[in-house]
Amino acid sequence: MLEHASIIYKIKEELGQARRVLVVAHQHPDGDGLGALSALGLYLKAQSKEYRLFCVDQPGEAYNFLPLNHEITTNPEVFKDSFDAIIVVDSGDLKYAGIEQYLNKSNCGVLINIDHHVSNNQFGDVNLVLTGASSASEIVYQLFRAWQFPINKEVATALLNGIIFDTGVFSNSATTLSALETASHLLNLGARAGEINANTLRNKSLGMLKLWGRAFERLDFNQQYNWAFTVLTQADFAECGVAGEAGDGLTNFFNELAGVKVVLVLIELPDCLIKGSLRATSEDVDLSEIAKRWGSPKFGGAGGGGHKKAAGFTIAGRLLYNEGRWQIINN
Ligand SMILES: [Mn+2]
Repeated sequence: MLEHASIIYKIKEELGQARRVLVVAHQHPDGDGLGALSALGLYLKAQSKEYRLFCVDQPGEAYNFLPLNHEITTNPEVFKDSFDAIIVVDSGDLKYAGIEQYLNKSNCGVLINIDHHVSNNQFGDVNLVLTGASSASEIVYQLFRAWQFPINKEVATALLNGIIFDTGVFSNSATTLSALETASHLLNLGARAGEINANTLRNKSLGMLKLWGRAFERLDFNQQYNWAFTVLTQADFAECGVAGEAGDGLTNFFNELAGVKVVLVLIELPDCLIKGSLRATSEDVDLSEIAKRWGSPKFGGAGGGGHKKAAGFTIAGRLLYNEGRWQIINN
């Protein structure tokens, strides 16, 4: 614990000395990455720092309500500026963060890695990787408490958003006592849970549910491995008239399937890539290892990792239905 305490102090010291700070959330940003980024932005603003917020992909509209979300830039030109510190949140590595190619020694200052993924490769100059934390947002909460930074309603809402997202609304294995206690304190501080739920949960469009319908229809079961799986293609997204993020949340929903060890959802991305999402309820699998292996170049992969019970990977290829079954075609 002492070690964590000194890292927490070190981060405060680095940010205290910095004049210009960049905060980065990972590609295809989710509720946790964006919540943590938003809260850190509010902290830097309160310290009168010059700060920029970056994500290589545009956040989904559902997150427009998060404080400072409108300030996030997707333009890598921001890396032409120099920063005294760069904070990367919720990212196991710099590739997943989407900024590997933009960093160089002259522009990035001290690199601060705040994350909770077991697959984190400690890429920072300062690494605060707490794999027992429900979310990166919970870690940011711990920072603010240790730094005695007053958590107002805005900060509390951003942080609670991250915890609600990563715990699957307090239902998955990340729902620890600490996650619940943190959430309870954030509610006490005025976090707007109703606003979070209205924007990020009760926000599904007709097209999105039609898309999910296709995934339900194709749900299949491998008896040998006790795995359930389904697929969505680019054509599905086009025909339902929805963007890529409409598939978000689907894998978590399938994790409610009883009597199945692992759920796999394969979703075609543009540019001949396939994203795989894995979920497990049983204790005797380590999906982060599986995702790392399938996402490795040896298997034609383009990255993978995550947690023991929730992980993901990217591979090259397309999905094709042929002779009664779905196949991954590489060409
Ligand atoms: Mn997270």
